[in-house]
Amino acid sequence: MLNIQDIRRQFPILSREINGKPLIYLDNAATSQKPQSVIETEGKYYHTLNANVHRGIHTLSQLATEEMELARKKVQKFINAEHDYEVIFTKGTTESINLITYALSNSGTLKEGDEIIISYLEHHSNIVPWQMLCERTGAKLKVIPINGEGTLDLEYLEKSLTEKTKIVSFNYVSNALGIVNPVEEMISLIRKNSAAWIVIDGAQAVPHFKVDVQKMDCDFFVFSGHKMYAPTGTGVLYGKEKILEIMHPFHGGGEMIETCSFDKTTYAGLPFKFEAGTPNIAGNIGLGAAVDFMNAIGHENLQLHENALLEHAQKKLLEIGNLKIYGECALRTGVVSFNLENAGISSDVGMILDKLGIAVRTGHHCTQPLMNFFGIAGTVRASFAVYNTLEEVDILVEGVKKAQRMLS
Ligand code: C6P
Repeated sequence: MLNIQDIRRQFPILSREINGKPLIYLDNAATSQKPQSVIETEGKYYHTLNANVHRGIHTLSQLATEEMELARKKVQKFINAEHDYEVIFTKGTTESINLITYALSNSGTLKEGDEIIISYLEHHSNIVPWQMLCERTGAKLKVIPINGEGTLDLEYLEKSLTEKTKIVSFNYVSNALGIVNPVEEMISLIRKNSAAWIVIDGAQAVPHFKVDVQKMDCDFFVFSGHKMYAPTGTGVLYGKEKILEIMHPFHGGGEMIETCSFDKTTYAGLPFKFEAGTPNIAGNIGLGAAVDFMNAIGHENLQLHENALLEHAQKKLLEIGNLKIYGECALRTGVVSFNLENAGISSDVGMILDKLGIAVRTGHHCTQPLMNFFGIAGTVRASFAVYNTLEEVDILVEGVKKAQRMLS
């Protein structure tokens, strides 16, 4: 059993007040709070280690390099990648997906008429870069529809897969609804029916449950550090070695070359080919500390606690009445997304909750196509992390009742 109060004490920000009330932070899908260990690890780097990596013969540079490469190994184990050089540090999920799309067009991998499949559940980060890639190459975008509950139409996916399908990219967990997609089933369907490369957006998965990229058998897996207790400006692109090897770089510059001359430049090996310029050294080392933090808690403990929060929130919110939860009956994690019927718009509810010290996200959650599917402008989204409590959920529910009284 987790001692949630012990965990809460590790997060300095949780003791602050907002609008004269104790902070209740339920916007973890946007970014999680950071534990003392992560904050101190970043600080320690600046206090004792600050130097550029992979460049210096001097001691500090070597120590900084060792720490950052240790963090890479921690991430490798965290997602069970086969090799540490399959882990590329980026500044987040958005950059990871853009890296893939630009590397693909730089490599000439896609041509006119090729097809890319995404889904209705995607965050804009997993839509717009693919649209831009289609514009650059003449490839065509297909979108897996959803049913009324928000789950994906796998029959459509199966029928859409052809020899023209070059990429299928979808999220593991929807940020707007918290729906967990049947990733392993989808991957085996894709493998049976096409030779497409499979990209998984794991931004909302890694904060909540154990991910194993080898077992999953995806080609790419991307996520952000800042949603899993790590510093902002950190993220990861995992790719299978054999695919990363044939892909051209995204950014050109220092660190990503083997030799450079005006006639010809050759590229460095993995992962450096994709890490041009000085990386976010402190942040990446902090990401390693966040992995340690999550390992110390244990994925099973974390999942049990967060599922209890979600179940409690769903039950109590539905008891209010005249409230719709999106994706209510689907398998979900970490998120409850709802609207009050006939009681203002989501941002009205969010503002009332803020006055009570409760932070939730409102609006379209960067998933406008999904909101359009439901015919709404947005939802109120409460999203959980390991430090949230059942008492906080009860206060949220009282706040929503208050909003309903004020806005009806
Ligand atoms: N979703 C949310 O409030 P970045 O911004 O690059 O770290 O992550 C983008 C992203 C991509 N995919 C999914 C599934 C996501 O949830 C996010 C970020 C936040 O839902 C901020 S919009």
